[in-house]
Amino acid sequence: MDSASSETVTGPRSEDALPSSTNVAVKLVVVGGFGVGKTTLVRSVSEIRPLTTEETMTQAGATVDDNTGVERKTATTVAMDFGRISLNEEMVLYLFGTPGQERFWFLWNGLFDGALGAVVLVDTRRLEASFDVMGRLEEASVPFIVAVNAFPDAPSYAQDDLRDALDLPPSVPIVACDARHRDSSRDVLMTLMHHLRSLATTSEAM
Ligand SMILES: Nc1nc2c(ncn2[C@@H]2O[C@H](COP(=O)(O)OP(=O)(O)OP(=O)(O)O)[C@@H](O)[C@H]2O)c(=O)[nH]1
Ligand SMILES: [Mg+2]
Repeated sequence: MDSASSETVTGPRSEDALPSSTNVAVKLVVVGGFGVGKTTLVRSVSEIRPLTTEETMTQAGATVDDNTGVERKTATTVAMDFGRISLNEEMVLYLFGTPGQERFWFLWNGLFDGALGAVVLVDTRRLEASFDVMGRLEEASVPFIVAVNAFPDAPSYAQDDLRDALDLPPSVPIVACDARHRDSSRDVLMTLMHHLRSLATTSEAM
């Protein structure tokens, strides 16, 4: 083989290595309607360079996809986003972001397998885009929290009104976030982890 033209094969980057003390891995999914900020959240919070499968949106897609409210969006996830965050020395979270566009939803069932919980990202300009995803999580028995991603021109809701509009039981936490900011995205994941812990504690007590 011509060594000059062969590609250099490298192993994982050392900064991507997990500490040897890590002994719990948790799979979480980030779901929500088209353009609510799923890829942005996975990107902002991931400590490794996230895997994203974004493709440029073309004029051809305009007849297929409903981009009402996100007309300025130029790229969309076609398969999934993947990121990782260590919560402490023992626990690592693996994050899987789903595609938001309906025509890629056939991929979802596999993405939910083994997921301990989910973040449903919501844009209050398009609440109806979240109904279907919440139904799917309920069907798959994946517990979730709702994170309202703050877009500048989005209407703000009192928490009770939003709960009513989304038809959510009081047990499902609702938090506000800005998916572009690491700390805010991390807080969302911490809320989900606390929720999962309290569900586990409740079921142990029964
Ligand atoms: N103002 C504001 N803009 C945001 C926020 N989160 C995401 N955006 C912007 O919204 C657009 C859509 O974000 P994406 O992360 O691609 O959304 P997505 O849910 O992954 O989209 P699909 O994969 O196509 O469903 C991008 O241009 C982001 O920069 C936010 O919290 N605030
Ligand atoms: Mg995306």
